[in-house]
Amino acid sequence: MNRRDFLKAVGLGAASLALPGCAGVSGRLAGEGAGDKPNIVIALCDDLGYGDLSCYGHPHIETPNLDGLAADGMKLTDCYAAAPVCSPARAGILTGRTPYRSGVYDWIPGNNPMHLKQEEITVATLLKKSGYATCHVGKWHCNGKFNSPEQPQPNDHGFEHWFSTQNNARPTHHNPKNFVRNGRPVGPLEGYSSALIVQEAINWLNKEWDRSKPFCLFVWFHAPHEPIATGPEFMEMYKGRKEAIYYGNVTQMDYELGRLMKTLDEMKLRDETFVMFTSDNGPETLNRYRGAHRSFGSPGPLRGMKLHMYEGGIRVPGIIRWPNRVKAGTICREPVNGTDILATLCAMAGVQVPTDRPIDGTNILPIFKGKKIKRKVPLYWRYDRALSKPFTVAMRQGDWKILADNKMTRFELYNLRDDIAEKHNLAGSEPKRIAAMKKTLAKLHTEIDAEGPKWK
Ligand SMILES: [Ca+2]
Repeated sequence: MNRRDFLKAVGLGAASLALPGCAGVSGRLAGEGAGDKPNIVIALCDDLGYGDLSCYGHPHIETPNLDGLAADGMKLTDCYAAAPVCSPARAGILTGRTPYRSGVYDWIPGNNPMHLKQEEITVATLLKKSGYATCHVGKWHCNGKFNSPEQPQPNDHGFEHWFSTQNNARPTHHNPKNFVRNGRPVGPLEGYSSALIVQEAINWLNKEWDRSKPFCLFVWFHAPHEPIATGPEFMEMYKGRKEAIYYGNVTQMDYELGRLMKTLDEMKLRDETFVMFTSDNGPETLNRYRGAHRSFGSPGPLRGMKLHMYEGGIRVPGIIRWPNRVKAGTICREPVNGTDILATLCAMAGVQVPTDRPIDGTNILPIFKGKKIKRKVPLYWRYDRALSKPFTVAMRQGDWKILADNKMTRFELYNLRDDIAEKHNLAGSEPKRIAAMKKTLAKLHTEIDAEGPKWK
């Protein structure tokens, strides 16, 4: 697929470029009245690239359920993860804070001291306090000492019911043995992790959810992260292609998400449920993993992949369905970050965001009325081990993105609206703009750097 076809596929074609903000939005804004708390599903993929879904232009991967979700709701063309790597991106979703503030700097190996500290306030904790039933299924990856009293677990961060793993499902994503349900190891399981976590979510909704409460359900898939394991029926769809295991894995995740959406329909919950689907970072950089060739994720037209500060590392699919609030088929070009989820869910639930600490994310409800998001804090990313070195820091304001090194001595500047592939560095030709952005970035960078805790 060429760039033009891709942009058309993701809704960035010439016709939509002429439209301000978000095209085709409804006039009603929910979450402003008491007793109007929607149910919430936040589905997160692991290492799913910007170009990996059919509705984002992938030429081969079939994702009919996500295509349908986008057709029934809103597709974000400029959706970001809070970091180009797993754990920080997840910490960003849970806290609404750029992950460097909470000290979740990198992906967390098992037994590592790094973790999302108890004093961090998560969106699950806030929603639970406001009367939500809360559930997490799938990959957690916000601590090193999983299911240990030494560090907070999903229940300590607001999830009443959890069926989770520290990082990947092990030994593989087929027949895993490392799931823990509410503090108790589950032991050997049969099946693929996407199916297992969705089934747990369905069981929770059917059997355990107290229907007098709204629910908040986080479905954090392991797919399509390594070690990729795909059911034969999904492999068969791509028979003859070397990428069959990866393409099939994305389709399998899509199928399972579809099963969850069907359950919402059967329970007559579709209209009162806000669903958001996104990814924790860009596609795997290495397609060699322990001698195998299993990762074939696509950043679409973007530069870089996972672990990069260029768009391929951080820009991800973002799909929202919220019937009667978000008009079907809406395409939105407003930049949205994973750190916006906390403020957005709080606004929907009528909950105050924490005021005793910096919250970087912003409530995105205005985009459902076709308005722009007014940010107090610009979109900011930092990853010290970025493969795009020397560029380990990035900031976006409007259409403009600045990249920098940690010492704020080297810079690149791109206009993402004109140059989605970040091919044309305009640092030398936009002196006024880059001077202003450098100043804003340096101030923000220093402030965030000072807040980040040190680990032993
Ligand atoms: Ca990841």
